[in-house]
Amino acid sequence: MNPTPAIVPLAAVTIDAVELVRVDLPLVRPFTTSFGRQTRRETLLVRVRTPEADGWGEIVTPAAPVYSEEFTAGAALVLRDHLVPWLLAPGSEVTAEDVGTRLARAHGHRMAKAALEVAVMDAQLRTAGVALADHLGAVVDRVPAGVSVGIPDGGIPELLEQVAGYLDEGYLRVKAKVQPGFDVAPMTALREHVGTGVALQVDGNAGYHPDDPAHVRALDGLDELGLVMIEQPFGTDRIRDHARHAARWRTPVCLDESIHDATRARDAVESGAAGIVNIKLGRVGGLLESVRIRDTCRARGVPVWCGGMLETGVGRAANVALAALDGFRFPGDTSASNRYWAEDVTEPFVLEGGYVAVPRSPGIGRTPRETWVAEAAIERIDRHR
Ligand code: OSB
Ligand code: MG
Repeated sequence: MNPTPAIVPLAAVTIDAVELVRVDLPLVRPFTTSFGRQTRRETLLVRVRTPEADGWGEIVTPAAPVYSEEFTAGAALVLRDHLVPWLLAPGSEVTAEDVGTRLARAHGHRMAKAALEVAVMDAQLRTAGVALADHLGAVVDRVPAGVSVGIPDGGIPELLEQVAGYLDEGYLRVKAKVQPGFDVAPMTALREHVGTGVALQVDGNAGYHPDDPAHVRALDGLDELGLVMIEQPFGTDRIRDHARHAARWRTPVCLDESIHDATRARDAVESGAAGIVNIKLGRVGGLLESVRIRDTCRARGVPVWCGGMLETGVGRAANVALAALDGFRFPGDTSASNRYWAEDVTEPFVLEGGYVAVPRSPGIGRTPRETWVAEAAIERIDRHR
């Protein structure tokens, strides 16, 4: 394994304007988790305009504040009225590192901040002619792809059918969403259907209550199924509850919603709440914090992997570069574009033998098609206003 090179500083860019580009895309199939059923993605891309190059980032918020406090309309508002003016005010020459420092006085809003950071880094990288993966120190050219399977409208038969289809396509592991009332029976059926050779894991999306004996019994039942991990069974702030139950289970607990930053990752790992950490660059405020979480976990022998938020090609490009770093150990939620969209907004990501290729062209390596951008509603925040 190559040692990870330090991130080499890139030249600052001068931002002329920041644009918010509206995304409203139907999913190829509904996606249901313990926090609700989604049939489309309603989100925003951020375009940072500089004289040399435009940079792109994706705001990974859902339309409603159901995964965390963040939601798309709130992100648009905080960017327009607060974050973008703060980024542009003290002088328009910025680096990706400056995004974090200039926006630090805003509490939360990590998904909004992350999109700006990625867009600025993308503009810097395109100007320098360097690929994001190379800049971050990627150690592989392709990343193993998992697939995240929602709770199907059609119950167990549809679950088995969907999973069989994804395995035929070549996905290397299956993450099934569970919730109280849809857990031990469907996962037992799924395990019997796919056999013990398939890497299977579950994600509770914070839907279980540690003080409800029926919920704990169900999780104890899942612990018998030889799963690779159980992701975020309890609420976001329930670090101690995760630690208490993780100590009893043989299946590692992976935290997603709970991990906001590297400090929280350290506390979760050191308390035994997380044996594995899911890194989503939106949830943690950007790529730079994602790398710090990787560092924190790697130093403590804890593997990480790259989660997803049903991204378009823009967000997926950054995810796939991140997933190519040392320390990322499991197939991620880095599925191919066609698992989500009939037509992606960028050149699609495709599955090749269970892997997705890491983009190697300058910047994030994907750009939304001009024909698509022209039709998408745009709000522009100029430097001089
Ligand atoms: O918990 O990992 C999650 C999607 C939206 C919100 C939360 C989650 C998810 C997924 C989808 O599981 C992963 C993907 O992008 O394929
Ligand atoms: Mg999750």
